[in-house]
Amino acid sequence: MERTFHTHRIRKGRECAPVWTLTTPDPGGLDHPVKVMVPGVWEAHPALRSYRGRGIYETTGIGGGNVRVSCGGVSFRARVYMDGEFLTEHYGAYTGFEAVVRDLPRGEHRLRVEVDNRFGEDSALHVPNDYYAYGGINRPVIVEELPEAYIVGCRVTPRRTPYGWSADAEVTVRSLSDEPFDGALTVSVAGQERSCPVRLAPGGTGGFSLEVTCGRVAAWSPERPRLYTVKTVLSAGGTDIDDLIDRIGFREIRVEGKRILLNGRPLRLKGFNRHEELGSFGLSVPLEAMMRDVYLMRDMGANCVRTCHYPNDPRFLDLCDEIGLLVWEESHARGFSEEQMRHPLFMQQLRKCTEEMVEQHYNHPCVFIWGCLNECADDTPYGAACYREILSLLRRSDSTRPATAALLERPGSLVFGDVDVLSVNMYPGWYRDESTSDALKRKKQEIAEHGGQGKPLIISEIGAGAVFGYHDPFGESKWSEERQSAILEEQLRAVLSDPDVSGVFIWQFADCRVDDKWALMRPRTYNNKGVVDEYRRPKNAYWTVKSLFRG
Ligand code: ADA
Repeated sequence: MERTFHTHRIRKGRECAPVWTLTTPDPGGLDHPVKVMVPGVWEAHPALRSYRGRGIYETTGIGGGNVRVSCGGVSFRARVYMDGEFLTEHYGAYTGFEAVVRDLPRGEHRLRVEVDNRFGEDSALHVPNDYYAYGGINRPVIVEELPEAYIVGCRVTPRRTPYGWSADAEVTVRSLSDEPFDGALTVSVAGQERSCPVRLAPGGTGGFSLEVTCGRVAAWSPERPRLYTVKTVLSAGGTDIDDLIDRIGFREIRVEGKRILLNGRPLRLKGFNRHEELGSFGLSVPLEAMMRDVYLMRDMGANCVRTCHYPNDPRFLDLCDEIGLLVWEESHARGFSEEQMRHPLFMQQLRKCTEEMVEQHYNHPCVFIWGCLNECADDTPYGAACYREILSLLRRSDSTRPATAALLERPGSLVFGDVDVLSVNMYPGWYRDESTSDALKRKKQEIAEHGGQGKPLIISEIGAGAVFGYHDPFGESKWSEERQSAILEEQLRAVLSDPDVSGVFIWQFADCRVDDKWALMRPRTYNNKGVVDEYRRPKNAYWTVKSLFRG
């Protein structure tokens, strides 16, 4: 399933059967095809653990008519073919894409997805980094049969009114017919519905706005994550021909002075940075494991998570909606220098990823802030201009959520005045021999002097490393669980007691694999700053965080 709930009652579709054939023709690959799981990364196959190259995925299925093929995520270049005919291509592992084939003859068809995870000149965002660029079809592939016109999407904005809540729905409908389409659209939320006529030119696409007055519905909050189903139905000639089901929560996020307000109440964020990764399964985290991650974070007292450094699987966001974990979701860009940001494709690829993220995840009530450009060149005029462009793209695409960027600890940022919420990454006691309160004091002063005064401040990364199972009872040796725990304790005590700080995201929830180029700075070729390891075995820090977050 591409979501954790059924998104259609009327539209017929299903996920492709999970076992596909994979051919790996490049050096380091296998000389014969193998059976692999979709979703999944090829690194899960023991012989392909470090394969970087092309992977040709193939499967067959029965269908016909107007067919929509939707891929939730392919890492990190994809070219999709049906019966040998090219359908579409996509760059970037962390957002979905689709193709529609018209009038496919009914019968058996062959779907082929050519995947490529080699670094190269055409890839500005996926580079050797402090996390691993996996290969494979990492999220579900769905094949659906579409009628003569179908619902492309329904974006819903909850709005507080003097009479309770309303849901503003913007629905996109597309015709696949050579005739004019004449029909009607109905959107229902919380027992209320609105309808409107739909007229489309042959092959045309139209946007329709409907305001559903919902009245005194229950609000969504981390403590009471109440969700409501939004049902959109398209009909023609008195028959329902297509539908789309999603969920929303009624809540409002606002920035007021130094506070971030959720339904009028200031947020006090306690959370984790989480890479979408689990041991040998890599980027393709099984659903049950996602749910366990949510509960592990909740067990430690967290109320939020940051999807560093890219958009996450919508099913993870579904679980956060459901369990009440607030999400900082960010588009894909980590640690780029000005030179890397000047790559001719950098802004184009980042813009696209950012637009896809907002479009695909807009309805999730758990997402309370959008992030971009983690630790890039915010201290040069060129870099700062890129920040400004992406921040304003975020605001244009979504005026209901604040936008931020996790900035490097170094002085000299030129974008304090441009973000809605200030976010700073810092590692006192780990990379720097300095107390956390001194680091905070220094940063707050710099922010106040350089255009950021009066805004909310989040510590978007703080933490220390430990290799699971390595103990130094004296607590002195770096990489020991004892030292990590002691550093985190000092950091968290300072941050949580600082009234100017709206929240903290620990770096990081779980250890994650890094690129081989980082090996000399990263024991085991892992970023070991997780409070649990890559298999979620808790380190000492788990209990330290739990007592401080819950205290
Ligand atoms: C940065 C970065 C993370 C990670 C971290 C670390 O702040 O944003 O991706 O690399 O440092 O472990 O040093």
